[in-house]
Amino acid sequence: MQHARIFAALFAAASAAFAQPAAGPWGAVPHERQVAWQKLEYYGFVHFGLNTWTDREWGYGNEDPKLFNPSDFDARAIAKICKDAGMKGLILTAKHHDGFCLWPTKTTEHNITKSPWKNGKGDLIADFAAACKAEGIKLGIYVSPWDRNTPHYAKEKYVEMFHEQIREVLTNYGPVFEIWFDGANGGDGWYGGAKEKRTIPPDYYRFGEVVEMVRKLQPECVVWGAGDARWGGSESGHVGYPHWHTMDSKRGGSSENGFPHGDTWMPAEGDTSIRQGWFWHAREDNAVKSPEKLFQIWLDCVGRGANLILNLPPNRAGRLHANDISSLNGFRAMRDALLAEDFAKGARTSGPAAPQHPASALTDGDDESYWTVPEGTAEPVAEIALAKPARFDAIRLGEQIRLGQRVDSFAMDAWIGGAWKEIQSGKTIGYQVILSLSAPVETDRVRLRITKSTGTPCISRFSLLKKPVALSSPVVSRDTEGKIVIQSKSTEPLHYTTDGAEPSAGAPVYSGPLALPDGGTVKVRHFSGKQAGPVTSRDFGMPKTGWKIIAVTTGNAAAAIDDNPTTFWHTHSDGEKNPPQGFAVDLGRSVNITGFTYLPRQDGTAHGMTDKYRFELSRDGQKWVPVAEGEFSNIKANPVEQTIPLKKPVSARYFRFTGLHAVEKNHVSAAEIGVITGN
Ligand code: FUL
Repeated sequence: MQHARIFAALFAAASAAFAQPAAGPWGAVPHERQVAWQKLEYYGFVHFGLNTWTDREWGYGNEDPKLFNPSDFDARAIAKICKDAGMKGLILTAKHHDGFCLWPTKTTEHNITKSPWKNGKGDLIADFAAACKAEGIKLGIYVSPWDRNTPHYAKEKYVEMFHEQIREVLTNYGPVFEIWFDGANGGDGWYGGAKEKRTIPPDYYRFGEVVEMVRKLQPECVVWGAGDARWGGSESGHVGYPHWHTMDSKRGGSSENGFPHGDTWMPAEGDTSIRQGWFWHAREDNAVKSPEKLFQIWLDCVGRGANLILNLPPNRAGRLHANDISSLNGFRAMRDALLAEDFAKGARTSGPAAPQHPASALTDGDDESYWTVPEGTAEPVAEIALAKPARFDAIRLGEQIRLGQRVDSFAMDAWIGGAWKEIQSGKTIGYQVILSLSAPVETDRVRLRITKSTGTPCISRFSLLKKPVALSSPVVSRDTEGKIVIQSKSTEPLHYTTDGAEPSAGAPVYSGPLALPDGGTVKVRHFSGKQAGPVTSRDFGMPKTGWKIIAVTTGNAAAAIDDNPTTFWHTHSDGEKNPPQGFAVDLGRSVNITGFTYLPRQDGTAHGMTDKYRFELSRDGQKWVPVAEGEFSNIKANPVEQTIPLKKPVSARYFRFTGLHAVEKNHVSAAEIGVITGN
């Protein structure tokens, strides 16, 4: 916890460029380690391990270490992709919940020395440490507190083991910029063969001691989830706005938004994967987030003052897929375009100012210098005169966070047609805020008004930016008649395929909705002459037109097969109806089924969200054969569509879904259930 009390000590350590503030110390301030971390803004996440081979998101703990055998692993190639994407580091899942350690730990046998890879001489942390060093980016490490492998989990012995694992990873591999302690504790696991549910008492992991150890071993290392930085509140990368870096020791605060002027500096990190899951799954090769989507996530995270950690999962070769790399680079181009020119840089400024902190600090390109005003100045205003008129549609502001986060609201005016016109207002600023204007503005004079600030405002950055023209990746969706529709902002011809091949200039041109009666993969791209645009791919299950509910335990199951993700089936209309709950569907014809999908409710609550399921198939709607039963790992934190591949295709006309357990409350819900067909 960092309080104003220790401000004096911190202040002494701050850089020379950073002069005495006009206003006295106020509120919570960051530690230098948090300031340095905040400036990293964007880095990679690498989920790699036995789940990459078992096709799971959470291993149970009984997986065979022999599975881990990447055929072409190259840490340097991954680090380079991160570097080229503009990332400042990467964090490796050195141990995920399955307990398998990707380094030769002395704490458990369940580690990489038992894998055939490099004849048991492999060490992924060492490889990534060397690769990051060579590429000039930083290394971070994820060590899961929850361990579904060890028999000692939930007992004292495991706490010692866990602490020792942290000691190993922070001792043997050079500097670690961040250590990541996930909050998941699902309960059940293998636990050395006990196969039971284990619960842990509060403060079981003794994070106080962990933080102390981290401080001793690596004082610069940021402890995520336990001491220095908080979760951004969802696994979609977005954080909330207004956005506070502070939480409060007594009154709490939300992960998404923080707590206004809280007493503890605890900045947020938004996390998300470039795909739906955190680990690599072949079926998601065509579900990579588009450059535009990544850019929007970055705006909603880094553009609100949080750091962004973006997951890039290596496949079984130990490589990143071409689709991930291409999206990442497309996103980088958009971000570079946004930041390419700051129309306010070097602009003349005027306005009230405290000695040594003139308004010119806003536009001098130095993020440490800042503009501040004599204490007590009501609604400070700084005017910025550009050398020539500029057209812009986004603004970026930043506070000198070493002095805390002070601003509650601000507004910006532009001189248009001989008068000041308000073009934007906002709430928090913090380390950084990037806001899009509702329409582009052209002017050579703007002014910034700080309309409310708890503590004299200290503003270090002010930029006027132009947003990139979207790459206009086409959007592929299904209409209510079950046909595939492709939309695009561009008028260039759209070439598509439905057989999984990359569309070439010779591929058919889209001219209207496509029937895809068995589902499949649609790939589409623009061609401007011979110049090919980015490929958009989307997998579709069987269309649901013609499906009928033939039985349901309770509730309106039609809502789960209406292809509308906003409606959902639930068994809670007149009191909780405990799981198991389910329904059966007639597909209208017999098809070769290779898998199912389950989309959890998308309304932001986890009530009734199923994490244990069963699927059965039938040829006649009478006699049922179970074909899949299992767990939807991590569905609560990451409520995305789940895919359930069958071991082998089964021909059937009817399916039955049963929710066996829910993550919250005692009923079952589902937004959509889908069927994947194939051979
Ligand atoms: C979650 C974990 O349970 C996921 O598997 C993943 O590691 C993600 C980053 O954090 O809560």
